[in-house]
Amino acid sequence: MQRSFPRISSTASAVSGSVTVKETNRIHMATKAVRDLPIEEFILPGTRSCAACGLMLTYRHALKALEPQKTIVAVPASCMTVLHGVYPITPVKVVCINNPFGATGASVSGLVAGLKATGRDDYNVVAFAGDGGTYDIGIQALSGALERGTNFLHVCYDNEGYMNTGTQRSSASPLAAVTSTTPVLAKLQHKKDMIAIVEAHRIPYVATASPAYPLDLFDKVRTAREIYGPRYIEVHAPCPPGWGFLNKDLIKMGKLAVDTGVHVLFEIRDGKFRLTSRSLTLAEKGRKKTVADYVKGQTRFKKITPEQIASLQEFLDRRWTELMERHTRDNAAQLTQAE
Ligand SMILES: Cc1ncc(C[n+]2csc(CCOP(=O)(O)OP(=O)(O)O)c2C)c(N)n1
Ligand code: SF4
Repeated sequence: MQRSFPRISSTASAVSGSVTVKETNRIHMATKAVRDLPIEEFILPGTRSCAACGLMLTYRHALKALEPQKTIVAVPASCMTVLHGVYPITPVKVVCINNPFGATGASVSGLVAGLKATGRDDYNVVAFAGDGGTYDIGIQALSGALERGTNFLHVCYDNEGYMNTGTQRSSASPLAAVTSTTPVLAKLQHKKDMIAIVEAHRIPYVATASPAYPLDLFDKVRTAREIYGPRYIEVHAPCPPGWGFLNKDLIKMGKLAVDTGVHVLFEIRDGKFRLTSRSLTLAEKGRKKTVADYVKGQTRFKKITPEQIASLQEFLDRRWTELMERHTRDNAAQLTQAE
């Protein structure tokens, strides 16, 4: 059956764990305004997620970019399972397979193979997992699928904890976050660098996004959809009850994360890095907000010490500098050509 939105004609080959992609045409053009997003909604009223859930807003825009009639979503145990509801009742207009917590990478591998064997490889296979299902328990199966060159998109919605089961610590939780498993001293380690781990698999597309910047998020999912091979998008998904802020501040918290460099918006295509959206603007105009501005609005940081604020700031500044340098280096040739 013909896809209504053809993907980039690509060839993928797994050679020593790397995937090469040859693009011929169809680069997705940037969406200019919210009114340009598809009107059709794929999540109907009546989900069981909390009000003002960053994950739900992420999913809403991602589904608009995915052409859900030709998409199968694989979901491990998480808030996403709760959002999808209990069979046979669901508010989401997409085919979904619920898999065990650690098995998402294996689940998508089987789906992709099964679709190919039955002549239906025009479907998008998309994993949608939390940080627990990606950074921690899901990492082994995810790594296997990335290494095999499986043709799927993995979206990690990072709410920085195991929220579905009561806000336990994950390796994505930030330094000094109070969680139900770090109630006394708060978290003593910085967040794991999952992007670096994923990038080490040399996959064709890696990106970050935020529901506070829906056009950037939409464009990245669209771009990923058009590429053959393993693709990974990490979305920073604010969670009001888990982080301790008011529902009305969901977008404000998402934007603060970007403005402070807690979450940097970028994409890496075939190894070439570029800052996008608000992060690109900050790189050009200067980043003015500090991590202190970010942590003061969230009760999970109620025990943070001045030393930890300084450590977080240093951690973020070092990463920001590295990413700015990489952006400048990777885009220098293009700038020179344009001059
Ligand atoms: C093997 C296994 N261990 C523990 C659980 C219980 N459990 C279900 S969801 C979940 C937390 C999921 O966290 P995350 O992946 O970050 O998604 P979120 O809940 O934040 O959406 C846990 C611990 C389980 N279902 N299976
Ligand atoms: S706990 Fe957080 S991530 Fe889970 S449904 Fe509620 S707001 Fe969303």
